[in-house]
Amino acid sequence: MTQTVILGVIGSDAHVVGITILEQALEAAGFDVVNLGVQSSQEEFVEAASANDAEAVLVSSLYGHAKQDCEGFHRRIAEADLDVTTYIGGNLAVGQDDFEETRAFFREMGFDRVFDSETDPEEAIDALMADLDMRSTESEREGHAVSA
Ligand code: B12
Repeated sequence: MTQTVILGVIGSDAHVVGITILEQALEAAGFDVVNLGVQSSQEEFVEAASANDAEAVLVSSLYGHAKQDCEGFHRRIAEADLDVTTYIGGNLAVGQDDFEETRAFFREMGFDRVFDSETDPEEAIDALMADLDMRSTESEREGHAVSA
């Protein structure tokens, strides 16, 4: 079954090149991609995930305001009762401080994986395939448990 991924640049950020490359790489890997484009609000991500029954939401941010733009994002996802894998990537902080601190911050916020701006799209796609496979195996197991 084709898996649907929501992709977009959050907040007032207008950097479009990264998500265009990601969109092409995800499509080449067989995903259905809904690309919200730049300057997308939290609501737009959540509505698109819900409307398209998406498996994953990929947030991009380049201009250094990701922390502010993502505040409350996972609360909205939970309120919409969405079961999605969430990734964020790009230039997530102002300047290039210790990325491990940045990663820890966004993991704490609720993102399943956090990628820096050096990330090769193939690396993120491999991770996504592994995470979504694991999810479907888990839900199959849950399904068996219910029917048993
Ligand atoms: C081109 C560019 C612009 C263009 C954008 C044109 C456009 N429509 O896209 C313009 C001139 C408009 C611009 C404006 C600004 N920019 Co600018 N811009 C750049 C620049 C030079 C290249 C970005 C780019 O296209 N890279 C190429 C793509 C392929 O790489 P990428 O975007 O990094 O994406 C890859 C990865 O990051 C990763 N990735 C990205 N998102 C995600 C998400 C997930 C889930 C995953 C897995 C991976 C992933 O995968 C992508 C593909 O390989 C960068 C510097 C740089 N070298 O990165 C600065 C840069 C991003 N800009 C910067 C800034 C500050 C701005 C402005 C705020 C400047 C200003 N004061 O006005 C404004 C913001 C405007 C706005 N509203 O967004 C800073 C951000 C600083 C920070 N985060 O600390 C940078 C890093 C420059 C710098 N060194 O200071 N910018």
